[in-house]
Amino acid sequence: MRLKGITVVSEPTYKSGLIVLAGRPNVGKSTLANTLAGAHVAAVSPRPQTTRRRISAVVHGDGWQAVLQDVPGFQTPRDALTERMQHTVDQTLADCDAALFVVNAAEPTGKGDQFIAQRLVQAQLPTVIVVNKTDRATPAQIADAITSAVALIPDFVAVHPISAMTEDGCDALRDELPPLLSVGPAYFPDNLVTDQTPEELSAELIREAALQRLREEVPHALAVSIEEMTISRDGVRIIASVLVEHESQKGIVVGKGGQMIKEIGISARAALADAFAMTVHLDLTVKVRRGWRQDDAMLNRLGL
Ligand SMILES: Nc1nc2c(ncn2[C@@H]2O[C@H](COP(=O)(O)OP(=O)(O)OP(=O)(O)O)[C@@H](O)[C@H]2O)c(=O)[nH]1
Ligand SMILES: [Mg+2]
Repeated sequence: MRLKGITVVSEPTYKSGLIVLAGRPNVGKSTLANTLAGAHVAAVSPRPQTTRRRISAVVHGDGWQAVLQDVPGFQTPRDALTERMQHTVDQTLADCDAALFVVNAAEPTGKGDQFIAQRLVQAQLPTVIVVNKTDRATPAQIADAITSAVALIPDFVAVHPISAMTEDGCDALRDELPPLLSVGPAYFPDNLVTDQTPEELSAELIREAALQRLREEVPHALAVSIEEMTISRDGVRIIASVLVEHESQKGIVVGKGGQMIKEIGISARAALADAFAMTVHLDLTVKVRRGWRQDDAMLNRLGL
């Protein structure tokens, strides 16, 4: 089973497939997943290594379904957490039918991109090259990025310069997806755009709100644990812990007079209200969990 907890509906001519979003950290894979799925299902932030888990973002078409697999950026593991993240990437590559190789339009490809491209070629995955962030690049930079990226994937299917943020070029990229699919089941019903549970999605959106406001080592040391979540007619009630590794980090996340955690809460609540289309009551507490990134039991609990 390549996807967890999925109902399979068979139709004779229906097309489907798993497409991995592969690229260095911070190139905009999660932004692209959200844009193509038309929903906010993956956390996006200016900090590298925002994505820690594999997330399905489903693109529904007429008679087809592309299940995008948003994964962490390729990296050299440094601890148990990043080891698990890299394992997730490897596992996903083995599971997928095709790839979108995402690079940054503002710079020629480098060593990291080369390494990823090699893996995609080795895995013999039909690959569409996506040159992202064109809104931040000059035409000459975009041309350089395209030239260096196509040199890495000899049998590339197509190249698409896009901006996942402004959505420029994304319709044409979406049209590239059906030819990457083959006859297969609809893994997800029409109204479902992700495989995440409400708890997982909530943790993702709360962490995103925190990462967008924090810098230096704090984003890497931060995790979100949902302690309690109830969904009723009156709305969604979430009790969550923001975990960090040191007292000093706790001080930063709480902020002067609690200002920072208050801002994180306001922003997270708005994103959650949007995602669930309901009123959200959110209760956030910052806790110190020393060495959680090295703690297998804790990583299991966090679903990492
Ligand atoms: N200007 C511009 N910024 C973008 C675009 N796409 C993504 N970004 C920004 O780039 C940063 C990283 O985006 P993510 O989508 O989190 O990148 P990622 O590749 O998923 O990163 P990791 O999960 O860390 O591997 C965020 O600040 C995004 O807002 C784009 O098309 N244009
Ligand atoms: Mg990401």
